[in-house]
Amino acid sequence: MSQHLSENLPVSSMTALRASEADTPQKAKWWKEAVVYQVYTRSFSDSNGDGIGDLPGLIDRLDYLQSLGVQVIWLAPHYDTPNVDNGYDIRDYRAVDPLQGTMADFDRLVAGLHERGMKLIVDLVINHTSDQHEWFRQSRSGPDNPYRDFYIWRDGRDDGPPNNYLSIFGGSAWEKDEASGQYYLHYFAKEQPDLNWENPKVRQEVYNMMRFWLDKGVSGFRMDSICFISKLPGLRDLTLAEMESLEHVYVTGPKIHDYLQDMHHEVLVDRDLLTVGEAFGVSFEDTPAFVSEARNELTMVFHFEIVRIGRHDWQVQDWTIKDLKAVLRGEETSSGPDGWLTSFLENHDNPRSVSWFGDPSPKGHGPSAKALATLLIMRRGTPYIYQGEEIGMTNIHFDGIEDFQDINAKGIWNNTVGIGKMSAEEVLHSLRRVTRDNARTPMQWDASNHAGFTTGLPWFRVNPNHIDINVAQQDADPNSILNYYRTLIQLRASQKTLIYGDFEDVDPDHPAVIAFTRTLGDDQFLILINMCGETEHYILPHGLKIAEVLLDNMSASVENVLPNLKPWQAGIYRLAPPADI
Ligand code: ISL
Ligand code: CA
Repeated sequence: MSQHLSENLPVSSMTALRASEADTPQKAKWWKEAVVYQVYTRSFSDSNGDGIGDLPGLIDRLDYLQSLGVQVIWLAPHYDTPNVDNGYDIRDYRAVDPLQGTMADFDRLVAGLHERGMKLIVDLVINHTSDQHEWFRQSRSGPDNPYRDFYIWRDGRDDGPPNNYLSIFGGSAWEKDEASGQYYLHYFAKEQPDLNWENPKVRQEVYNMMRFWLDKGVSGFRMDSICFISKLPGLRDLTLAEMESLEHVYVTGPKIHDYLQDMHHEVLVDRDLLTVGEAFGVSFEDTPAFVSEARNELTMVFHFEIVRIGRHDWQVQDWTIKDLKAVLRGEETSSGPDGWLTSFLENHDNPRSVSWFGDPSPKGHGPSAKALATLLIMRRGTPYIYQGEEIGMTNIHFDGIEDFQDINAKGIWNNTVGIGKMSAEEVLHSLRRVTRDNARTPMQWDASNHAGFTTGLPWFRVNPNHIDINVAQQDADPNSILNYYRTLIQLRASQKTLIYGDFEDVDPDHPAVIAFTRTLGDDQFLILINMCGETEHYILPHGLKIAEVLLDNMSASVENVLPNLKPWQAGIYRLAPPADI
């Protein structure tokens, strides 16, 4: 990890970046000032007792989301789907999944958000469709069908697939179609065939579909797996090293920027949208090309270096706070001089942050969840809160493989334990910690049966700790994690410096404390986060001195924030001007 970073992070380039930003102040944009809340609809709120979250259930919770202070909702795929990958396999891009509701519900959702001064961005899954999509059904029907070329078909080689590409979910990335004898490419499950972006008709269909949702009032898109849409010419075999990190290869298609610029020109231009690309596999160095405002591609991207710290693919490994700080600094550079960043610690594909970076035990839970919230909201970049993160929802316990729902976890199991390559215990040890299922347990609204998520039987287990960790209880407690989030979000909204200010890690070498400043002109804040469960004797570097406490999760006063930082203590402080030091 550190080796990878040092390549991306020459000290000189950091200095250069800061200087150039000072020369060209960041342009104000609504999507830089907003805090986004990610809704994984299926697990959010069920209105009709079928055990599956839905759009009317979400509409019922809009007052709650407004009370949190978030301005934008990112909605998980709401499209018609056979649900092989919980909606990331789309059967019809212009219809709403009947399990989630109707088009009228979607329209009510947009209206309900707009009434509250809020906006909606939708998930855009255009690297692949479902194998049940009409285009694929046509495509599969034979080599002469006009839709054949909507997907990527190749002849096999030596009685096997066309090359050795692997699926991100495990196994070959090629599936043989018995009727024609040809294979189609799927970077994810075999029920998720990859679209052929070389085909201009595919691009036009996608653009028309995007305009359809924009006309319905959506304010942007979260673009799923977007950096995978350009395939490598010739589809050569992968080396063994490449097989270990597929995402780094699959993002190197030579036409990715052509496609994104074309999409921008055709659909996005002049609409002032939030466009966030999932950049799984894109290095920090290569990111400015995607997010530079001058280039007209995306407004920001998600990197996975932070949420994936402490794991190699799905296997857990040791990590340190210093590693984390190095990644934070590296990611900082990824905006380039005129791009923007995201900040997130959770999403629907990763474990709960309080279980991964914090301490989910009763003693550490509240303080560590607040410490992480401080990092999430106070970094430079648009913060994304994942549902339940604002109450410190935790991972859930898994006994055996039968407890998992995640198609990814099942794939990993089949490719390891299933073929006798690893022991069940060894694989479970990692899977329990990293499975995407951890993020997908139903939202914990209250202490009642099924956590107030549904009146029926929930599609997936409710975490038994909903008795102690839930919205109702935290809403009523002024010192709760939830209310700390509310304060953090208000604070960010009230201080331009906390939105547009430069970021500087002022203590890269400290092994436990994250200390960074946010600076805009003469205005400067210090953010301190004790990332461990021990009291840290801490002296600020460079003679810096705290002059005012804006927020502190231990309610410390100016006199007693330092020198002893309590376990998981965190806060935002104004620094004394240099003359007073
Ligand atoms: O979990 C991951 C990153 O932490 C990746 O393996 C993930 O699969 C990758 O980022 C792509 O994810 C997206 O596309 C998938 C879908 O299953 C995920 O839920 C989605 O976020 C296929 O559409
Ligand atoms: Ca339902």
